[in-house]
Amino acid sequence: MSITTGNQLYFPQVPAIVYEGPGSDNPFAFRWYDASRVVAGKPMREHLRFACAYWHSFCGSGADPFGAPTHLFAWNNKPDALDRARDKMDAAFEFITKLGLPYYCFHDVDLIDFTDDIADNEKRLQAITTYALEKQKSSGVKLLWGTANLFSHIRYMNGAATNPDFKVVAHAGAQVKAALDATMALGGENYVFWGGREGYMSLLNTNMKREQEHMARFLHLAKDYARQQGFTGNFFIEPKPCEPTKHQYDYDAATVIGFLREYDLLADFKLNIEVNHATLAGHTFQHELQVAADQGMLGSMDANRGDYQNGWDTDQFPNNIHELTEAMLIILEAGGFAGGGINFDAKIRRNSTDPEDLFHAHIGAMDSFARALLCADAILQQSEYRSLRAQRYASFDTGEGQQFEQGKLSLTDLRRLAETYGEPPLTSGRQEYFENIINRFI
Ligand code: XUL
Ligand code: CO
Repeated sequence: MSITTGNQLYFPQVPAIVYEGPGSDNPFAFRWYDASRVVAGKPMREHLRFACAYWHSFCGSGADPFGAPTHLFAWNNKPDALDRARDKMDAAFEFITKLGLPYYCFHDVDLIDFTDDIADNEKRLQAITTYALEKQKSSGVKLLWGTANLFSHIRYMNGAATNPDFKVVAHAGAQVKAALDATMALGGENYVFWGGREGYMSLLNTNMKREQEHMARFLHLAKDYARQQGFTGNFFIEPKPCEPTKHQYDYDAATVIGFLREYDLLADFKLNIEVNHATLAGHTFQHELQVAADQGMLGSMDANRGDYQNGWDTDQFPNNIHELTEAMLIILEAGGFAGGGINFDAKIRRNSTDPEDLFHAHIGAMDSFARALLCADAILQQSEYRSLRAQRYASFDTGEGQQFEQGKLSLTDLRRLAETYGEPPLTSGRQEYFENIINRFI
């Protein structure tokens, strides 16, 4: 991958990041992420398929509800929107290529500032898309997914596809059409829907059934349009239970899968599971991955982490090897992502104000995933993890247990068998032993 930039370098002090191994003390090197190292039959880069999230890394200002922006970066200085967008893209591609990230992801409004004029927005998006295509071609970086931001503009305060006002739904449609066009023009491999305000603040003023039917209709229209244009990629839904609304319809993986099944969308859609969204839903990240994997719906991942003491979506960079190892076990056993990858939907802290901080954040996160991949592979290859779990269910592999699974027994049969078995012996779940297996390989 060659490093491509415009004339100006935005991170001149940072070299290209290369693998130096666990012994290195170079802060601008990988200790674990060795892109071409083969693990479980394929190179790390193909397992992990890392992506840079344009919004956090290049649009995030560090502002919070209590204070003004702190991330005052040089790519935001020019008065003209297209000039600014090109500078931002130069900075982004310098960053992405220096890290060796194979992919990036964006919302429409991350690429270039929008106005309230639909035709002008389409023109703006086309102009920056042309520039992005050049950058992609010269660098080899690809688009993992595109999406439309249907939650920031004031018109979406009551939702986008689920807005009670059809005029707003139409605007959402215009925006998704343009975002799909941009994604397809850039060879985007997937397209994401995160239902930012698709939910309610109060049930008192909400016709939930009607709103959900509108959402399903909207997803069908978007999918049909893209398919007619020849898009063969996946559509992903990204579950999140709340924030910004009190309740979001795409609450968690199980809820979304039920919704997709009810509205006949299962064939085209898969899930994009985000760590901090899982924890907001009261689940572990692993739970959400497993629910998706069990249904063949594990499309992609938005990687970050929450804060154990705070309830909100802090979107910190991932660094917990134990949790990531458990996640990688599920991903490896599922055979990897269906079309997606690992998108760093995470932001550096408000008071991380050095340009280098963005590199440290990504280097640490990429190394954490690489290490977790190695641990998970070793656990699957070398430990009794899989066989111990399988043994817990051995009573269903033969005899009456097997007949039960095959639907050959009635409730009366169960009663008869229970009497012949007598009281079953207690069988330990051995949870602590399982937990020790994980730590043994870290
Ligand atoms: C918000 C979130 C979004 C989606 C894309 O919590 O995760 O950035 O990933 O709209
Ligand atoms: Co996300």
